[in-house]
Amino acid sequence: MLPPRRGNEVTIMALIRSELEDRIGTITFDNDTKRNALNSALIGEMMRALAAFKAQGARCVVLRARKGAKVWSAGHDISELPRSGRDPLAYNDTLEVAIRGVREFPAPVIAMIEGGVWGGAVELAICCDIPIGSPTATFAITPARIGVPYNPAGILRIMNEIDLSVAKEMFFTAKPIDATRAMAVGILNHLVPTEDLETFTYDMARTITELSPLAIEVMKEQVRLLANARPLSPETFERIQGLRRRVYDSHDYQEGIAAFEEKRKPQWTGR
Ligand code: YXS
Repeated sequence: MLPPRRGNEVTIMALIRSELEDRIGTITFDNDTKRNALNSALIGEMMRALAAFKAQGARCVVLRARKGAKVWSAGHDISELPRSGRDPLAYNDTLEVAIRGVREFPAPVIAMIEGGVWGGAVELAICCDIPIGSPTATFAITPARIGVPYNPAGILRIMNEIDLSVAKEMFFTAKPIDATRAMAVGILNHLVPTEDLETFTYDMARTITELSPLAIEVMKEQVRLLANARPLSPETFERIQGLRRRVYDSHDYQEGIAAFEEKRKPQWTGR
């Protein structure tokens, strides 16, 4: 089956395109100039689209970039990272808002992935309920590239989704892994030839829309609540926050951002 016809509910925003057809919502990142970096403007549009889909009773959402994209998303917008003295991935950070938006949406969200997925966009993609990729999909977890202290919720979510030793390798090397390896380690549910990606994705979306929306909504929320159910003492949480503060208050944190913006290699000092 083909992807939904151009629906009568197409909304073109500045940085995304949203469309609802056959009870399937589609959000297309459309800011290739900045490689679909997850900035506050793009996430704001994405959250508005999700709210509209929820009000209109969408039974499945597809999150994608434009067909043939070389970069699905370059991750958090580095220019929006706080310079120093503030937690760069706090609860209300735009990346966190986007991830909660996907995890709390009352219907399955399928990530349809072509191209590179970088930094926090990897967490966004694997927090979608069903990640489906083409052979062009790659995944790189890059806090170490920028000098960012990834947040405990994000680390726990990634630990829940992929093998711990693989997660550590991705955090410690910041190197992209290809679609085949992403399939092997559990980042992707399906690896589909590029020419079949849309049809495969929307076939699955249609299957979901024909099942009980209430049963699916409640199962999705149960999985989210149970996956989060890991006791963490307040002392452990505070120790983690103290460790992270050491990083985002450091010279290296500022150096990582400056180096990216000046298009040069960072000079790490370990302080
Ligand atoms: O120089 P102009 O103005 O044309 O802008 C360039 C890039 O600066 C911009 N851009 C970004 N701007 C803000 N935040 C970003 N993450 C970002 N990525 C790219 O987009 C314009 C085109 O980029 P360019 O010329 O590099 O494109 P390319 O096709 O040669 O390379 C595409 C990428 C994605 C390989 C390259 O742009 C890249 O390496 N981007 C950074 C990927 C990354 O490290 N993302 C992590 C962001 S930080 C994050 O997600 C978390 C906080 S964490 O670090 O904890 O994971």
